[in-house]
Amino acid sequence: MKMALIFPPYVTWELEYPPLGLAYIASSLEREDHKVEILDASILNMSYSDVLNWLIKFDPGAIGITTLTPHFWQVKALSHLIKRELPNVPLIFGGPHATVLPKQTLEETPADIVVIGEGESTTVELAEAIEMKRAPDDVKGLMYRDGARIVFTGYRAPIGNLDDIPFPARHLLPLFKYGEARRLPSMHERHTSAITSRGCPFNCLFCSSRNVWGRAFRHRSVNNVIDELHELVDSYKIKEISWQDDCFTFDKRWTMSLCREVVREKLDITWRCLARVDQVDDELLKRMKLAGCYAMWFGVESGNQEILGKIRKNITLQQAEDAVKLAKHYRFETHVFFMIGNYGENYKTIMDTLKFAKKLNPSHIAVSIATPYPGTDFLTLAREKGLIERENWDGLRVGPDSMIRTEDLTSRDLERLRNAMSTAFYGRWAYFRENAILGLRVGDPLGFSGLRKVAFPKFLEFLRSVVRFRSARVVISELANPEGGLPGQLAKIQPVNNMHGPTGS
Ligand code: B12
Ligand code: SF4
Repeated sequence: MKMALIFPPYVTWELEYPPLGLAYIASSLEREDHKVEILDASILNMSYSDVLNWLIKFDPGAIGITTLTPHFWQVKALSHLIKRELPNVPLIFGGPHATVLPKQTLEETPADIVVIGEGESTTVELAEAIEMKRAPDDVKGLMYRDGARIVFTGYRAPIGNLDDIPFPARHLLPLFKYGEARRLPSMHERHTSAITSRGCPFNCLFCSSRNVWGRAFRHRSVNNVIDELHELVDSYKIKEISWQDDCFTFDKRWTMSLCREVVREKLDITWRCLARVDQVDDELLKRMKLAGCYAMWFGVESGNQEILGKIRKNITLQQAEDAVKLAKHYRFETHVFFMIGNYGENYKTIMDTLKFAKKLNPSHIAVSIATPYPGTDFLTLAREKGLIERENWDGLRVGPDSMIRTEDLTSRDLERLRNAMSTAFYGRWAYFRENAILGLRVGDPLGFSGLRKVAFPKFLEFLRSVVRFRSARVVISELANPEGGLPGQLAKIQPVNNMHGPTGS
C-alpha cells in the first residue's frame, strides 16, 4: 500500500529537528514492503493547498498526520481540506495530542482512525487491515470511527525490544533543511537528531512525555545505537547529533558504555544531550567529553526549592548548581531550561529563578511560560484553581505566549516578565566575561570556525541584551511595585472562565 505521512504546515514554531516519529513509522512500513513518503510541510514551508496538491499527485492508500497540541488547530484545518478532496482515503492521526485525547480528536476532526501512543507496530498492522479492506478491530492501540460508533481496540503493550525497530527512514526527509533552520549554535552544519530510549520514570507535574511513552524506561542496546551512528556518519555524512532522549544519562552504565564504544569505533562526531541535574557526575561527564559531547542541556525549571517540590521535579537547587559547575569544569556548553508561571508561582518565586539563573551563569538559558498540556496534572490543577486565562491554542506560540496566570500576575505580565528575564540574564558583564570566553575554549578544537559558532553568538546576545537592558529593568520593577499593592495587573482584570477551547475535555 502507498502511505503518505505528513508533518503539517506549522506557523508558530521554527522546526529545527526532523520528525523522528514519522521516520520510524515510515521505516517500519517500508520493512513490510509498503511504499511510503514523508512530507514535512513545516520545514518545506508549504501551504495547505501545496500539501493537498502533493497528496493528489502521490495518490496514497492512506494518509497519516502527526499531532502535537500547539499545532492541532492547523491539523484540523488541513484534515478538513484533505477529507473534502480525498474522502475515501483513510485518514490516520498519531502523536501526543491524538494519543491523549483520541475520542475528542475523532469528534472534532474528520480523522477516521487514531493510533494511540507508540506507533510502529500498530501502524504496520493497521496498514495490512486497510489493504485487506477489513475493519481493524483486532489491531490493538486504535480508536476508530465505525459509522456513528467510536471503537477502542484496547491498549497495546510497549515494544519490548527497541532494537527490533528499524532505523528512522531519513532518506525520506529533507535532512539538511533542518540545519538551516537551527536557532541554537552548533559545531557542524551536517547535523541531525536521534533517540536512544523511550519513557521517563519521573512524574513532573507539567510534562506530557509519559502520555505517549508511559513511565517505564526502555533503552536500545549500545550496539544498535552504534550501528545507527555508523549509518549517520557513513551514509549521511553527519557530523553532529542532538540526542532527543528525555534523560540521556538515566542509566549511567549504559551511557558510559556508549561513550566507550564511540571512542573505540573512532566515530568522528560532536554531540549534545538533555540530562537531569541529579544524573551526572564527574566520571560520566569526563567520559562524555572524551566521546565528543560538547553541550549539556539541563531542565532546572525553577530557582525556588518550594516550586521545584510543587512541580514534582525531584531535584534540589544544590544539585543544579553542582551539575552546571561540573559541566563548566569540563568545558561543556551549558544550556539551562527554566519555566515561569508554574503551579504555585508568584512574582517572588519568579525573581528567585532569575537570581538563580544568574548564579548558575550557564552559556544559554531558555525561559518559557509553563503551558498546561492535555493529560497533565498541571492542566487539572490550573483548571481547578481558575488559573487559565485562555484555553485556546490557535496561533499560540508555546514558550513566549501564556495561557495561564499566577496568583498575582496576569498572562500578559508573565509574557513581559519572561522577555525581561532573558534580557536581564544575557545583558550582564558577568555573562559576557564567563560565557563568551568559555565559548572560545569550547570552540577551540575548531579554530576560527569554533569562534564563529560558539563564542560569537554569545557576544551578539550580550550586545542585544545590553541595548534592551533598561527597559527590562523597568518591566521587572513595574511588576514588583504595582498600583494597589499587588504585583502585576491582576487587580485590573476580570477572571476568565474559558475552559472550552479546542483541547478542553
Ligand atoms: C524532539 C522534540 C521536539 C523537537 C522536534 C519535534 C519533531 N519534529 O518531531 C522540537 C525541538 C522542534 C520540538 C518542539 C516542540 N515540542 Co517537542 N518534543 C520533542 C521530544 C523531546 C522528542 C520527540 C521525538 O522525536 N520522539 C521520538 C519519536 C519516535 O516519538 P514521537 O514523535 O512521539 O512519535 C511516536 C508516536 O507519537 C507515534 N506518532 C507520532 N506521529 C504519528 C503520526 C502517525 C500518523 C502515527 C500513526 C503515529 C505517530 O508514533 C511514533 C513512533 O512510535 C518530545 C518528548 C518525547 N520524549 O517524545 C517532545 C514533545 C513531543 N514536544 C512537546 C512540545 C510541547 C513541543 C513544543 C510545543 C515546545 C515549545 N515550547 O514550543 C514544540 C512544538 C513545535 C513542533 N511543531 O514540533 C511535547 C508535546 C506535548 C503535546 N501534547 O503536544 C512533548 C511530548 C514534550 C513534553 N515533555 O511534554 N519538540
Ligand atoms: S520533565 Fe523530564 S524528568 Fe520530568 S517527567 Fe518529563 S521527561 Fe521526565
